[in-house]
Amino acid sequence: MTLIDETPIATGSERPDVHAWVAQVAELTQPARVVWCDGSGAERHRLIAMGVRKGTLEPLPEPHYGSYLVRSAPDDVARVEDRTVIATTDPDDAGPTNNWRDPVDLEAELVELFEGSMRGRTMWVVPFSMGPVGGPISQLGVQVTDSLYAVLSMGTMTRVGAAARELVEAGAPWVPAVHSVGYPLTDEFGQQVREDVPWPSSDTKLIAHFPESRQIWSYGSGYGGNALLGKKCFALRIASAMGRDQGWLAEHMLLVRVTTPEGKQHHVAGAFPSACGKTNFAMMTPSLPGWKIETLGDDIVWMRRDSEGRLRAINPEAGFFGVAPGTSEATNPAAHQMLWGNTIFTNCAQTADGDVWWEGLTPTPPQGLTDWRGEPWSPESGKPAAHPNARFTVAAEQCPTLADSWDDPEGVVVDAVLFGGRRATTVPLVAQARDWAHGVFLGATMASEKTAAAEGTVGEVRRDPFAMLPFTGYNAADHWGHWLSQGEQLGEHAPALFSVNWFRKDDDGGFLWPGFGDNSRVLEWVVARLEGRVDAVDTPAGLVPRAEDLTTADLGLAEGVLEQLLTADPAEYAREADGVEELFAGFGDRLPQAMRDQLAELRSRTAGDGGTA
Ligand code: GTP
Ligand code: SPV
Ligand code: MN
Repeated sequence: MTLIDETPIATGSERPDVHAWVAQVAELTQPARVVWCDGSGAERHRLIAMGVRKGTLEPLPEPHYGSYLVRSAPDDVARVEDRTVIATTDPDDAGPTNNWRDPVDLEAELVELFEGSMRGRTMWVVPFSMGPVGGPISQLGVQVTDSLYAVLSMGTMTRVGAAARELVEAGAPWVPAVHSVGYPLTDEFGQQVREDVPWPSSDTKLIAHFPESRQIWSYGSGYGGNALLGKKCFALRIASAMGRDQGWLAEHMLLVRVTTPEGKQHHVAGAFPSACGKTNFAMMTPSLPGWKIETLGDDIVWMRRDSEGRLRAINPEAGFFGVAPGTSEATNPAAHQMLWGNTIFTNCAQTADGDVWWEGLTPTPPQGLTDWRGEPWSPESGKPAAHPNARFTVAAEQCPTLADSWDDPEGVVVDAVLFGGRRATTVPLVAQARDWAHGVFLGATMASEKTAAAEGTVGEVRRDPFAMLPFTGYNAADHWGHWLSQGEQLGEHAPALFSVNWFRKDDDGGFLWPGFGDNSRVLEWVVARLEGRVDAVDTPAGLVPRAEDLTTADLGLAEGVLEQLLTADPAEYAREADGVEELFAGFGDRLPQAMRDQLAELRSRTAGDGGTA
């Protein structure tokens, strides 16, 4: 199916003039008006006033200056992974872990969905940059959307405005991203058919990606990664495919600068699945005296080799879309401070005096709470007051631990990468990869218990390669191959690779490791390895610390807990190897030989004892 000027708008690879494209999308979606966004403070004030008038935004009382609570529709609370699709000409280019669609069929389906989908609504045009505008690792995009919440959020999460628009108008490459909540207000004759609601959305949802023509079409949801198209859709799914073609990496990672008590600095990236601790790690207040952590990014990292052959990373985002539940003065003082004002809170509970609350904010809930759906709540309600995927949206600039170089367009040199899932058993607190290929294997085979960040069964363990299962815009086995080849090109400049697990549990279901600021104790060991100061124990999981090399004396861990945290049990790893074999089987001959060799190596190690490296 084709549109007005006979150019297929989703599958065509020619990047059209931005004004022609906006006209084409408007022709299809038929909004009442088209408004170009300039990213200014005045525009933000106007949007907020409009949101308050419509009941989308509820102003919070002091002390939350300029902050608002938003309640989504009850069925629009997280990413919809089974409605998220990747269209490639050859199904093998999407691979077995993605929902593949034929590009031509998908375009036809989208044209049907989007036809008239913005009737009676405003279509905002949001030109944005991922990364500092014009930077060597940065990329441009234009999102059109009929969601006020999406416009406001894009203004915080990306660099919106005239600078990005000028580059796009001047012909720089850019990614078109179309978003509609699927809630038209008028019919084709302009007759009003319904009133607008505070959170417009549709029962039909479809989050569609065309990695070959670098386009995004998202329908029916206003929430998070479904709707802020610069984030998961562009900066991970489309960007990962760009990176494969152009020799760089787009990854679901946090990025920090670690300064040791001796004043040495290292940059560490970490791939943890959704709701597995990236934001908390990125803003950590170390419990070890003399250590400093500065925040560069909490969710996405783009990495590229520089002219000296080192791996440089930027955070392409400009804000944080963080999980609210569990965030408190005690667990994450930096995040807690950062939320002083200018924050949009989504699906949090509300106190009797109108402020926000979520599980974990205070040890016990205050009296008279209203839950995230707007219903009265008491502890007897038997369900959480805040939605488990309740979020805050706030500008990076408000983070008290933000590193001065966070928006350096050249990025920072990465010294170490951590891969960490949520595993109650099996995986030790930390293990260093024996070499690059083993590190890629650790990343490829990581698994995690499912969280509330996506629809589905919370708690179920699933393989989540590189924490990218729902975010790799191409065949995951090719992603591992891409990492292997990056490692070859980086050679001696390659960062050291580690696996971590903060979530191991005891028999009563309690966490064995205190986590949060105490994760600095793991960083201390990581840095000691980078600086070549400690030996490690060779196990099926990789190179694990000797108990005496972790600073834990003042933690008051019960007898045997540290040993349990550092155990990589061969029998458990034999079962792990079975899970990996099952994962690998799905990829057929796309699986890199090095990954087969690593699995064989794991098999041989689960039969014997460890040694010392
Ligand atoms: P996304 O934004 O979905 O990508 O999540 P994230 O990876 O940034 O996770 P976040 O830091 O927001 O943490 C998610 C949940 O895990 C929160 O409820 C935290 O309180 C909890 N959490 C984070 N770090 C730790 C830790 O070290 N130990 C334990 N036990 N829980 C943690
Ligand atoms: C995640 O799920 O990893 C998030 C939230 O960061 S969302 O933006 O909705 O994808
Ligand atoms: Mn995330």
